[in-house]
Amino acid sequence: MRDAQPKAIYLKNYQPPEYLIPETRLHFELHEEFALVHATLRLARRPGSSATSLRLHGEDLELLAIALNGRALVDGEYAVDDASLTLTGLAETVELQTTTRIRPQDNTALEGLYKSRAMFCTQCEAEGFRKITYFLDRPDVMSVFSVTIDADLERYPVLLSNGNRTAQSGLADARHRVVWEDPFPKPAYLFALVAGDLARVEDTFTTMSGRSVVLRIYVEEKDLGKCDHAMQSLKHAMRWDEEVYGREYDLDIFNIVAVDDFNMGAMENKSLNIFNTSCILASPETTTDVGFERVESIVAHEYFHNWSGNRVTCRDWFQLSLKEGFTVFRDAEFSADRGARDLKRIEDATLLRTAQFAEDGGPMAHPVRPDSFIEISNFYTLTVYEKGAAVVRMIHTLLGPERFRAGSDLYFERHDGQAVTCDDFVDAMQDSSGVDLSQFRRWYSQAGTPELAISGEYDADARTFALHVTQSCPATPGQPDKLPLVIPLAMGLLGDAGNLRLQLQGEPAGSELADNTHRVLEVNAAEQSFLFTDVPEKPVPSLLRGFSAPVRVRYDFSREDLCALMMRDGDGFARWDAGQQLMVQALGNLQTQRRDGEALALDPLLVDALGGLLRDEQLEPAVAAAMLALPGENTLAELASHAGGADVEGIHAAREHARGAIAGALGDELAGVYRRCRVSEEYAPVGEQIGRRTLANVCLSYLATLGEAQVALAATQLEAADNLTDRLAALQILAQYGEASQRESALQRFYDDWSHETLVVNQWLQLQAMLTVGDSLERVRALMEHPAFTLDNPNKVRAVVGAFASGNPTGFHRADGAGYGFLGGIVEILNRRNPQMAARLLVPLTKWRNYPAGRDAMREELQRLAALPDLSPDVYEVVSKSLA
Ligand code: 0A1
Ligand code: ZN
Repeated sequence: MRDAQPKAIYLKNYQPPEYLIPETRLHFELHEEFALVHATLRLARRPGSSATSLRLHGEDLELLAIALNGRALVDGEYAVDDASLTLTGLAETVELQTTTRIRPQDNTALEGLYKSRAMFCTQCEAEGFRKITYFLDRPDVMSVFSVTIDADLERYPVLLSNGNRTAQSGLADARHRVVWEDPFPKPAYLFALVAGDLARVEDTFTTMSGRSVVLRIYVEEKDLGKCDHAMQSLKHAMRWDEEVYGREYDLDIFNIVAVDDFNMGAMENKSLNIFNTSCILASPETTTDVGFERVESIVAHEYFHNWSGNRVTCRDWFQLSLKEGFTVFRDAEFSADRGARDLKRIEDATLLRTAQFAEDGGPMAHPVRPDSFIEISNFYTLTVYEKGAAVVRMIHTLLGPERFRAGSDLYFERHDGQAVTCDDFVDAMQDSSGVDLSQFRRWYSQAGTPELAISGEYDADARTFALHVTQSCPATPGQPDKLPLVIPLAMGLLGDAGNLRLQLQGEPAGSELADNTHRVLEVNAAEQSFLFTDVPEKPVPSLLRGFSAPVRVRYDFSREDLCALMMRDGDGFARWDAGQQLMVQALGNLQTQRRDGEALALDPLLVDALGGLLRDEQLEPAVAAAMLALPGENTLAELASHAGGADVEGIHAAREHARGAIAGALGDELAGVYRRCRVSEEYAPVGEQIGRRTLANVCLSYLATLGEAQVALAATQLEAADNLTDRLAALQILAQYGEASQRESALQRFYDDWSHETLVVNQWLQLQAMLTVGDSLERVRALMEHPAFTLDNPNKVRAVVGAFASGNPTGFHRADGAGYGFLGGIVEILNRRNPQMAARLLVPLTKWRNYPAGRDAMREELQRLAALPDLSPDVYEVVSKSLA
């Protein structure tokens, strides 16, 4: 917003700070119109630096007073512009005092100190602290903070910041004061403050060394009943981090606060995590099974940051994946240990393949450790988080669990209290294990999704099976040429009677591997072959088991091969994956038939295979549900983008036809499983029940394609349900497949029943934004006029605008381009009000090259935005890069 053409900053230009800030004292005076921030910073020249001037970050601040070593400065002794405060003639150590006035009430960007409903809260990652006071707002400047907060006692009885509460007192004018001190040095992005009229639930946790920690979750009084699940999740996470990583919590108190207005999911501020209410509150009536799992994993994620992020933090924002990739890997393993590992891998692989691969193949592609950025907020991406986690997972696979743990121990020990780099992380893994990871590091610097083209060759006489592997990686912006990566390829060989024992040429014969039917091949060259000996029959290879690397695999499987893998492979993930590939082929054929004007005929082999799954009563319901679900429209679009562009209508029509054909052929089986799986016990968000509910609802959604009688099942379910999972599933089916009047009355009734629960209303909004019946865009426009909607709340914007643009492909990509204009219009409004949100919403438009039919209209909308005056750096970066 400052600059017409904001400038990129580059990793290669990193310089350490000239001054450090060993100590920071902040005094907040919170008022209804403004807040005053008195800051006292002890500045110390960094050893090795000879600088005498210093530029502190500061934005949207009104400087009221400034003093150095107790002497007030006068004009000319310092310089202020709209992004900084510059001091000159500085000694080696100085004390800087400033008083600034800020306006949290007007802060719609939700960065820095702002108001969410009646409370004050902060969001400082990545560069929000500079909107609170002048500071070196960069993660390699770590400071010990003490924070005094003054506020009206009645409006803001609860005053929180990081660390321990060390004092409290009453003040004149019905105000009060609380002092917080955090003994751990931290970067400013981990600072937090909350002031409000909050209720809390409290529990305790005894750490492995026997210390008792007080755990508190602060919410609005009305939400007190929805904190149990988060509290249990926190305790599980604390125990898991002790058991699996040897990491103990380090303060006597751990606070979580829930806020309604939040740009992201949650934030790991030291000992004062701030959560979006949607990621912390949970109850059977207001939260789906998926929601319960999400709360558990996000609570764990933020907690795990206490070590991977806070105790050891990032040197600069290019290293963001140091904390995020590692922490996502940690939370994914936690979830896998708590629930079903295969399912977690399926979810994560789907996310990566659908959304991260699209990012990596699009105009915003960047390495896990980006080389440059204009606005760091745009780099909280699937690449940094999810691909970053996949990279850490590959290190885990290559080293094995024991050596990985030794590596993480060394990393935490070596770097405790420091701000470090991704290379430091890999160094610790390498140094402790002795495994050379030099080539592996390319995963951090090279963007793009690698592809493995694999072929198999069986020699019946020699009883050998060779796998020939070629790796390549498409060019990405700024990186035309790619080097071979180290890719752990987990695999097995499937024979007629099950998985074969594996003997790799070069491996000691009769190898004592515990699981002799599973191997991890290390692919590290452009072309390579692996020879298996003593192979009694021509096998079908089971490849990329457990999604062992974030790559695409191409292998010329026959449909029969895929069926064999789907029904009989020993690896759950590989079974699911083979089923998905069979479905992708079948759906592709339907699209071709449709394009050629032929009658649509679904592959009977697929129908038979799904029938087999439905009849297999031994198969875990959750796994059956995952295997029965067709690949989503976005997944299919992503695959098609690789092969010439996505036909949105064709994909949708093919999927709908397949659903109907499967239901038509397997109606009895689907109805039987639906009846068998219905959960009659009292609702609990536990794996076994979740599995049955998911399977029942998948069956119901197939059945609903058959007509009125089956849609009536959904109506009955909606009436009878005691939980949101079953209610929303039924409502979605009624709304999508019922008659118009049935749809409207069911939606209205649901709203009447739940209008008092914001989080339920948000899910109701989202469901409607994704309906494909009627004029979706008109429906979305109407939703934006609904009293439950406001553009100022990110959850609502995501539920309506975000869900429409990324979860309703036929609506968004309608032929007249109106969907694009609609999204562009919202981005234009939010550009100034909430630049982070605006830039995130834009992402679906950046994929314009993948959509031949809408390509011109999408690009034109981006061009229109590009020409707007006063673009925020956030939006400018996304628009300009996607048009380049
Ligand atoms: N570090 C948080 C995510 C987060 C990032 C940026 C935010 O504001 C711009 C807020 C939260 C996490 O990984 O959970
Ligand atoms: Zn994180």
